[in-house]
Amino acid sequence: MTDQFQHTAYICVGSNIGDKLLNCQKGIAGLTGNGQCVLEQSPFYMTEPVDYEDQDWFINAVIKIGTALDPFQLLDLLKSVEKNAGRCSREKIRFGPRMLDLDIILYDNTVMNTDRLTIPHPRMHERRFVLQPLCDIDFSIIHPVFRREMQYLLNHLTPGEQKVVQYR
Ligand code: A4P
Ligand code: MG
Repeated sequence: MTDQFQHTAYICVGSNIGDKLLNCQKGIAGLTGNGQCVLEQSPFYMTEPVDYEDQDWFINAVIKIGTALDPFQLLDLLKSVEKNAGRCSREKIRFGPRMLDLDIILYDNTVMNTDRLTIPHPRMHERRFVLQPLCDIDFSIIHPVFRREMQYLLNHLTPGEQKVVQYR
């Protein structure tokens, strides 16, 4: 990585409306340039919805980016990419259906909890749709709060719950 991108962040990409794969690909493309580069990308997975179950399955992936943006600037960029990909204010249900969702999973070893931003993502450690693709990129990352490897967190999810199927 060049000095231009001083920070490393992991972003979870998800969609469960319309052309889900295309929405995710647009989201990833939208994160190239503007102060960052995509360093690695997991496979795409079809994933069973969690937290709000009465909705279609998602397509999810995780990407690793190098970025010059601070966490709040990165969040602003994610919001604008979501908006450009067609996410709208009608998507009102918390945890509900969406064209494109971009969440910051990890940002360096940062631990922060503010009204606008919590890092690591507060539910990442209990979600197979995050941990599986994250482990595909690097299973040895240590969760900066729980001090456990991502592979350990993935192995300790309840077997058989939260189905994920590799898509491509
Ligand atoms: N926010 C705080 N921390 C973060 C962070 N680390 N990354 C704030 C991104 N945003 C963060 O998010 C609401 C607000 O959270 C943001 O404005 C930001 O200030 P949102 O994306 O607008 O709304 P949301 O996604 O409905 O809420 P939330 O809490 O982000 O939901 P989640 O946790 O993203 O869950 N099942 C499967 N299989 N796959 C999925 O991708 N996604 C969800 C959404 C539920 N079930 C799913 C999936
Ligand atoms: Mg979100």
